[in-house]
Amino acid sequence: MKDQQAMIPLDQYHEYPPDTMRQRAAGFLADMQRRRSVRDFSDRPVPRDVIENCIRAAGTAPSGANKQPWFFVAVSDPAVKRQIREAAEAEEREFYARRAPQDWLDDLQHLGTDWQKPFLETAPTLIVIFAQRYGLLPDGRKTKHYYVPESVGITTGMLITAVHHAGLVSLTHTPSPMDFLTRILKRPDNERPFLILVVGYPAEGVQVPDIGKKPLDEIATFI
Ligand code: IYR
Repeated sequence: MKDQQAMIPLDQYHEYPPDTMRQRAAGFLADMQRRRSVRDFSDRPVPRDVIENCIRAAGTAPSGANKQPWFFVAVSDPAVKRQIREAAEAEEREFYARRAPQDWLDDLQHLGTDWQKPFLETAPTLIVIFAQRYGLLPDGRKTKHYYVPESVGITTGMLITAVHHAGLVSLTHTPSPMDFLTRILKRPDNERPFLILVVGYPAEGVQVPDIGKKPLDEIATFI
């Protein structure tokens, strides 16, 4: 059995007076309400250090037994983006033409999506998030990971929030199946692709679907 970890004081915690807390919560809400998924990206490059800090912020996420079962591949190389686009579009062609049941296609109608994914090449950065089904020690031994989908979902949400907070836009993209990402990005066998986060500036004059979010009483109850 392992010894318990040494404990340190929580000196980075900061309590705000209730009114400050209200202001911060309301201000954060207003900022989050401005986040939209965008499908048309400008090709303007984004600073690498901004992407690095967004990934660092995502890496602060809680995870099962603090195993941090995630890995991020930030792709800006045009040749690699092209490979990803070509492979993703091959899957999406099948999806839209054959694989998707009609009710799924009906549910996507209002988003106006189709098999074409030009943003995978236009956007300056694709952050591909991998879930580590198990860990690998430097000597090659396997270690167990816990609550992997939950942990990777949380880090992804924090990455989306960090990207928005930095002043960039993103699109969650999940071609299915996406094992081609393992091959193209040469990831090890303990990792499975989880999601592509397309990141950049919005294209000029971009339009987004006229859709909204559910009100509080439809997403929460207080007991
Ligand atoms: N992966 C496809 C289809 C798609 C599925 C869902 I659920 C969406 O919210 C959006 C798209 C695509 O990217 O077009």
